[in-house]
Amino acid sequence: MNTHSPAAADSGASATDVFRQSGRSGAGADIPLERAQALIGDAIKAMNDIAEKHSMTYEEFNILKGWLIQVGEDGEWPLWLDVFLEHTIEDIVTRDRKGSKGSIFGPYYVPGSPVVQSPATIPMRDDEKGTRLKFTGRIADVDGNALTDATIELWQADEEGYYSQFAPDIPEWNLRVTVPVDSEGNFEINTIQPAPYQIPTDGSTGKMIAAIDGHAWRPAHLHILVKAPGHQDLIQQLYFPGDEHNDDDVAQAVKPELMLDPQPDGEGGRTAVYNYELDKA
Ligand code: MBD
Ligand code: FE
Repeated sequence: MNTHSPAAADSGASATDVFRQSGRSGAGADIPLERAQALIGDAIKAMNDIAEKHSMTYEEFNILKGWLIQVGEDGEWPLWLDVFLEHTIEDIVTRDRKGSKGSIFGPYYVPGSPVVQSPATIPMRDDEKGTRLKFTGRIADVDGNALTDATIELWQADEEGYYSQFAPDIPEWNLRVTVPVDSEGNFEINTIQPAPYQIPTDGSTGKMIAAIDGHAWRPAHLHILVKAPGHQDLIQQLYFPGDEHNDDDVAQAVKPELMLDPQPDGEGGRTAVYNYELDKA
């Protein structure tokens, strides 16, 4: 096995562990009866309607069963659900926000990244490949008042499209950082331009995408989590104009408000600005 290729089973197992430890799971038993009947009941009905509509055969039923068993064995449920369903949930829960737009969390967040004061350089290898990117901005409330207790977390793929802790041979906190804003609500994070990300093609999620002749690519993106006391957490991703997958993201998580437009800094790197406004909690 090529140890530099994040096999589905490796990245999936890590994503499943991280999700279990996040405290976000385990709520299933607490869905109130009426909501459970609506959501689970309709999901079961939708599956049966699809089978009926397309006269699904036993052969197809068994292939589906095999795929879904494999999604679980490879630990790919976090990936599968975040790619195919999370964008709709995110749209629903952020509908009434006045402040900055968010996007999906995805399976590769890890809490507790190193805290570095602004102007910060993200933890990276001495020979980290990629165009340097200076990312700056300000964090405010929806009335423009600086939120001086805010922190911004950033996590991203490297130049080859791999995330630390989900691919082998990358330092634990590589390209993951937590930055408190300064006394005026400003931050500066020095990082590298991320690469487009291809979800593992050797796992069951990849097989299902291949079966519909789809592609497994997400456009290059930065993942962001902004927190400030008394305000709603902002889970976000930022994208780059001109990426060939901005219009056909497999995870359908791109929005026009989420474009960063880095400019050359005259020294071979690039600079980009994004200012945040957070809604009250
Ligand atoms: C990613 O990097 C990602 O951001 C999402 C949402 C799904 C799979 C991989
Ligand atoms: Fe990602």
